[in-house]
Amino acid sequence: MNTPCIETIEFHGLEALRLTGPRGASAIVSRLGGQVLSWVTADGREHLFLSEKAVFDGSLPIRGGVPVCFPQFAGQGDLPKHGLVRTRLWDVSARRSGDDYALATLTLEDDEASRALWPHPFKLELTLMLEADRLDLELCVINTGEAPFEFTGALHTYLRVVQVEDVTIDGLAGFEYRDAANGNQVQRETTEELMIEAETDRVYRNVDQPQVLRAGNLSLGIQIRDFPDVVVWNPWVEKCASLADMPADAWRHMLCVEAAVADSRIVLPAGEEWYGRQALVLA
Ligand code: TA6
Repeated sequence: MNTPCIETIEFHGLEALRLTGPRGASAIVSRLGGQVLSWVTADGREHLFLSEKAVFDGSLPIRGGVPVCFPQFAGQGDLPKHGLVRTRLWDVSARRSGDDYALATLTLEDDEASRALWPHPFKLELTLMLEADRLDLELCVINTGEAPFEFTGALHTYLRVVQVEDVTIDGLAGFEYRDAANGNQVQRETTEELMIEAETDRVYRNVDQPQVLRAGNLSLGIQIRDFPDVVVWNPWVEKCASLADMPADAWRHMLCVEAAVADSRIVLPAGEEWYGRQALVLA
C-alpha cells in the first residue's frame, strides 16, 4: 500500500495534484478553479460527482467536484454567477504528508481582471486535508487591501450518488430555508429525513449541526464550520436537460450539499482573515 504523498498529474488535460492518503484513499485537485475533482475513500469508493460532459478548457466552470464560489454566491449580486474564481488558475502553495494524512493548499490572488469586476485586493487559500475516510476542506479569505469588503460564497460540493431518489439527508429538521426552486419562499424544514423528489434548490440558514447523507450502504457525515448556510441542490430532469455540460440522466447521480455564505454576508475588515470549513466523513 502506498504511503501518503502528493504528485503533480495531468487530469483531463489540466494541471492537478493527486493526494494519496492512508490505506489508498485519494483526492485530485485541479489548479483550474482550485477545484477538488475526485475523492476516493479507503474502500475504493468515489464520492464526488464529475459530469461526463464537464468542460475542462476554462471556458466554463467545471461541472462537478467542489467549485469554489467567491465573492458572490449564485446570482445574488451584479457579478457573474457564483463569482469570479471558478475559471481562474490557482497556485499550489503548500503540500505535505505524514503517516496518516496528505495535505495541499492552493491560493489565488486578485488581478487586473478580477479588480475590473470587483475592486478589492484579496487572497484565497483552499486547503484540503485527506485522511483514510475523511476529507476536510478549508477556505480562507484574506483581505489584503486597505478597506473592508463584503462577500458571499460557497464550497459547492457535488456528491456522487447511485440514485438520488434513494438518498436521505438528516440534520436539517427545524432549520429555516429559502426555497430558490419555489419563488424564494421561506419555510421551516419539518422533515427529519429529507428526500429529493423534485427540483431542489434550498438555502438552509444558520445550520449549526452536521448532516448525514444515507443511500444504500453509504453513510456520509457532512459538517460545516463558520459557513452559516447549507445549500441542497439537485436540478432534476428538466433543469438538467437545459445544462449543456450535463448528460440527460446526470441529475440522478449527483446531489450538491454545499457549505455556503448565501443569505448573509461576511464583512471582512482590511488585513483580516476569514475561515470556513466543510468536512466529509465516511461514517
Ligand atoms: O448552489 C445552487 C445553485 O446556485 C443553483 O441555483 C444552480 O443553478 C447551481 O448553483 C449551479 O450553478 P452553475 O452556475 O454552476 O450552473
